[in-house]
Amino acid sequence: MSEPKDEYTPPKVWTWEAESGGQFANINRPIAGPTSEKDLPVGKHPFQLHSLATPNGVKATVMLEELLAAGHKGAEYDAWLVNITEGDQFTSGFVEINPNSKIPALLDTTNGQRVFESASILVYLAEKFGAFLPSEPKARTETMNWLFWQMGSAPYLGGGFGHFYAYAPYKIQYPIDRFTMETKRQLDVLDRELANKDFIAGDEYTIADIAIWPWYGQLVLGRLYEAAEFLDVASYKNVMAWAKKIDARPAVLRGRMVNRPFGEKSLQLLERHDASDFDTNTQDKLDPDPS
Ligand SMILES: N[C@@H](CCC(=O)N[C@@H](CS)C(=O)NCC(=O)O)C(=O)O
Repeated sequence: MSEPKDEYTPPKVWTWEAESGGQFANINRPIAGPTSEKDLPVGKHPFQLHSLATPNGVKATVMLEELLAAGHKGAEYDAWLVNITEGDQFTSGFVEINPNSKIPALLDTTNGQRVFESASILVYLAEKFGAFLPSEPKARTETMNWLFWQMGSAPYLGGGFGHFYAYAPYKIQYPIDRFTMETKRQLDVLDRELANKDFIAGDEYTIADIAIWPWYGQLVLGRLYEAAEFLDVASYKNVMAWAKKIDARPAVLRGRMVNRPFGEKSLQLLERHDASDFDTNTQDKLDPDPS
């Protein structure tokens, strides 16, 4: 860990002179666009997902696995691993399906539609299959309320709290206090809402739960930033009960495993091309060496 710098006086015009430090510094750039020419692979299924099992990536794989579990055979997909620390998101092929160079990105080969932004992927699939998004206007709007809440809120948790608490090159109290306050406020929002509801938008499990769980559910389950004790997550009892309920869904476990090159080997399915891959192609089976 490097030493904190003295107070910073910004120059008149910021220039990109050096890596800013911290985890992921090597992939941060102030410009968009591809850095290399490379086409994306294409598999046999209608959907081609290019992703990684971060919370944003897990939203897409949980949705696809939930659709398949609900009997929507048309949701079959190939999931290709995008190694963001190696810069795979900056290849020409990836930029073609997501000009923003971030996972998850989806290609619907039945009509050539590209879909990027995790919430857009959830809405696209929900509408295509008529699932996990109520059609009754009030319930649909409430689902959208919480879906958009997630998209607006999670950057404070990930880019704010997670970055300064876990990834920054040194700890600075000001941003940690600021984003801890906001993260705890958000957990309290969820906790109050979940006091009298089974799921965040009402009685039904929806794309709002599928969007919120990978971030806030996994946070209270102690899987993000090693911050469970620091944030006193056990005090958000309703969030905890909701998180455990969703965690117990088999499709959620499968969704967590896809495109996951880290953690326990039995939970790592680097690429998914067939439902049977969960039984045969996890890393504990492909690479049993414990080292
Ligand atoms: N708002 C986007 C955020 C996606 C995002 O931030 N993806 C991260 C991983 S969680 C990423 O691909 N980072 C690579 C990079 O920043 O170069 C979404 O919800 O899809």
